[in-house]
Amino acid sequence: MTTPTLITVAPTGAESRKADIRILPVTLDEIVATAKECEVVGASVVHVHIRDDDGLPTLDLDRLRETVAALRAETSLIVQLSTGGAVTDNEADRLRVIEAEPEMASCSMGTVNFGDDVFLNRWEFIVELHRRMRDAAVVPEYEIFDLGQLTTLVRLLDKHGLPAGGHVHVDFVMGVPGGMPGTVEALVACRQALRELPDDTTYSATGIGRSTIPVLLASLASGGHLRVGMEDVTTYAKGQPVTGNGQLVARAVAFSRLAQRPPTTPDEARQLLGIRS
Ligand code: KMH
Ligand code: ZN
Repeated sequence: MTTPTLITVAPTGAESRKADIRILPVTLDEIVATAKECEVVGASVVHVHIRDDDGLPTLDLDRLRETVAALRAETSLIVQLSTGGAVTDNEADRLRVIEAEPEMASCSMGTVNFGDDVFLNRWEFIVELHRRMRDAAVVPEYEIFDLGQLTTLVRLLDKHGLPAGGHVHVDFVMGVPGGMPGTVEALVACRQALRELPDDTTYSATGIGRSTIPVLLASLASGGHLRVGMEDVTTYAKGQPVTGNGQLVARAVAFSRLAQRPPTTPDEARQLLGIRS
């Protein structure tokens, strides 16, 4: 039996500037338009960071609610809000993201150097986020930036129980300067460490920048799923800027089909992830 591929698109992120990358989707209309395109091409989850009127990252709750509503109205995608936000966001604002009632949200499993910055995720914060997500029936995607963060996830689930829906899904974010490298070896190490988690745990992987293709191929070959998008990479090939998120999703779909692992529909992805539709 073939395992289909769940493709998540992360269209915007918090790090790139609209002034530098004109096609980066930052307004509500731009985010909805890119999400619609990516759904047609084969994505089933959209990982969402939003921006303010100046194009800067924000966790404004009204704006998050409006974004969730618009994406629900215009697409069938699973809306996964980022609780990671930007490195400058405080814990209270990050916890409040859950109040926008997405089907899914990211939940990072540890502190990591993030380029010249620090992406702070204290243990107490992680526990509180996990608890609030479960109380609100929001399904987490556990973001793993380094191998040891899988040990933190094992500890979290042992001490505080399974997430909403009962299924564990992790995303390996590889190649962040300060985190694990985006290599086949690192992905294999992460995959082996999954043995400590429930048997049906699923994983996706994304490689930042140049590591995008090796990580994509390694994840597909090892039974994992994919995350792609302009949050993680803005160059399609050497000297060739990305033309849009749809281009990255199309490449992921093509590789998935070559691997005989066609993309899931959003509803198949909901079933896989334990999301009640
Ligand atoms: N922007 C990064 C500091 C997430 O979305 O949950 C954190 C991040 C992780 O992107
Ligand atoms: Zn993110």
